[in-house]
Amino acid sequence: MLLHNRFRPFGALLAGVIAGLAINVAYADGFAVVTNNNDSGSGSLREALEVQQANVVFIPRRIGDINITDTLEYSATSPLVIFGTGQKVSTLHNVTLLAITQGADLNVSNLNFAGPGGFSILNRGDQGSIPAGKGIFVDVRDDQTGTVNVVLNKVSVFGVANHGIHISDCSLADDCGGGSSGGGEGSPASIALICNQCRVENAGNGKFDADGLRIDDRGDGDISAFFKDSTFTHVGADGVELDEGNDGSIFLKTVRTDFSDNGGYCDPDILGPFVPTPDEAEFDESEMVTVAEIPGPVTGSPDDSCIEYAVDEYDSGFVEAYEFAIDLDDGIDLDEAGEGSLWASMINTTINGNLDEGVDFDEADAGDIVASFVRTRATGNNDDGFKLSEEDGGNVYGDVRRSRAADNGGKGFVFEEADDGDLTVSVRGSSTSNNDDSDDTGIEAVQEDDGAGTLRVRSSNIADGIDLDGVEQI
Ligand SMILES: [Ca+2]
Ligand SMILES: [Ca+2]
Ligand SMILES: [Ca+2]
Ligand SMILES: [Ca+2]
Repeated sequence: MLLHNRFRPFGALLAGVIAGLAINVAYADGFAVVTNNNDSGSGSLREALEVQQANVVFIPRRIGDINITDTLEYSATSPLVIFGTGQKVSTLHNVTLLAITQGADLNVSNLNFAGPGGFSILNRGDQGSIPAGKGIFVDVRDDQTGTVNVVLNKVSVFGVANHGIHISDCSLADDCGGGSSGGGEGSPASIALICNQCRVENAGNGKFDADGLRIDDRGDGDISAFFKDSTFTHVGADGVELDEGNDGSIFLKTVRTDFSDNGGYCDPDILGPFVPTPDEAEFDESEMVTVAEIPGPVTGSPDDSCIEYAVDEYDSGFVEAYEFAIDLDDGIDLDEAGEGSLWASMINTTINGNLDEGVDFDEADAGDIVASFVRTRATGNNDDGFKLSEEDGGNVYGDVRRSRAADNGGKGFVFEEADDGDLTVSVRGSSTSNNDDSDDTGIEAVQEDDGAGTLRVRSSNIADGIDLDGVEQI
């Protein structure tokens, strides 16, 4: 009941987003019909967006696929609605297909976007004179307020080197970074996305850390994202990554959506030979090992960004340990930092075969993780199936119903709560098996520092066992 009540604000928030969009459409003041599939000139999609700056653009069914040589740019600030009828907007060039450069609300339906494809760590898209191309890019203004609304209905993105879909409220643009290490500043605006029947496939394979869909929010404001009947597959980095820094929360809901086979840009088969042997080592202080005596950061590989390198030193300055690791990515990755919480509800969702974790939620600073998984399964991911990690003030509330985690290289479900705050997890009608080495690897629940931890498991088959630390099973 506690969890049920906590989810109520989320429904109200989504209703507000939808109501706001309806108002925006009603106030549109320019209408254009695309009359040919030329790249530019009278009657083209480009003229409607760039010259006429129409608010509502209709592409009739008789118009064929549209090949472009450069980005379609919409630089007005008033909301843009594009009604396609199944066309493909494609390019043979490594450019962004559609850019909303001044933070306008965007509503696109029945339209597909295709880059040149063929990207990999051996055929990178970030080596040219212009940045690697994205599918759809919405750049929020530095002084923007209110909510930036993006609605995508029956929209697909294929074959771009960089993010498939990117909504950026971050002054550092593509260098914004992720998670607690993310930098940059942002506007007071919030970002709200609705993705219905979206399909993002084979995006982000031409650049390090390029996701199927990425939202960066800095400054005040929330990220709200709703995915329904959508798929994010074969993406170079995360299928979906939501990065919220500073004040504000993340609200995620997924229904009948698939996040699978993502995260393989940093191909271990290709990079492995560049990693020194041994790839990790520990030393006693009395060995007096200096940094000059151990392997340094990797250079000369197809993309050195892929190879993480860490050195720990004793107070004396001698090396305690070093480690190299190849950076692989997740099915869906949420990072919330600064004030605010991470709310997530995943229903009938699949997260399979990703190269790192399946679901990876990290919450730092003040605020909670409140997560519900219903009829959702994570199988065959290289690391944990579901990993939720909360630190600083705040609690973890987990609700797992009729869900499954199996055959993952890491644990099945991991709930970690550190610093002030409690951990409260309920698992019902769910199962885990064959995760990691099957030695208490089905569910791991950890409550550290001040607070209490409780795990309730009912009508479930946790075949590979439960590992508790600071948590009581009730
Ligand atoms: Ca913001
Ligand atoms: Ca925040
Ligand atoms: Ca917290
Ligand atoms: Ca605690």
